[in-house]
Amino acid sequence: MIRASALAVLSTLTLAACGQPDSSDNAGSVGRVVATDAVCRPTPNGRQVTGCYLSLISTADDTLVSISSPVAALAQVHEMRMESNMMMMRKLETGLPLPEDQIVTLAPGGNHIMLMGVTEPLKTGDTVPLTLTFATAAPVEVTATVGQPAVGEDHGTH
Ligand SMILES: [Cu+2]
Repeated sequence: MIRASALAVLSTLTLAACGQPDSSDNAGSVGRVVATDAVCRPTPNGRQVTGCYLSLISTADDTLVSISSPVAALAQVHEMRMESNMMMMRKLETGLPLPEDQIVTLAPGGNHIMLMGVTEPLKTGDTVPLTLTFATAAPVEVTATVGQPAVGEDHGTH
């Protein structure tokens, strides 16, 4: 009798330890977001608008809701989409979804960070502080390097 109930307790504990990762236990939990490979394009010839790119991964479902940078009057998360055969970009009004444990890449031709009102020219090798704000995770500070994004440069020789 004692042995049987001890076994029952044991198997219950084992089941709990093996709980499915996407069970509702995790719903609403606060994750942590890591940002890597942040790059902003230079702003030659007095350009005041530029794009920044990076990779994000969150330990829980979250949303990138806003961006700010001391070098720009305004920073927005943009998406690219085809409209009337023209590639248009627009602000992601509801933010950028970050599914749990998935790498979300902002890259040329796709989602990107747009800096507007950049008054001091950004030159290759400069750094740009970006503050990323999320729906639930704590804000993340990331330092972007000014240069050409790596994506799109590895097409080989022409
Ligand atoms: Cu844009």
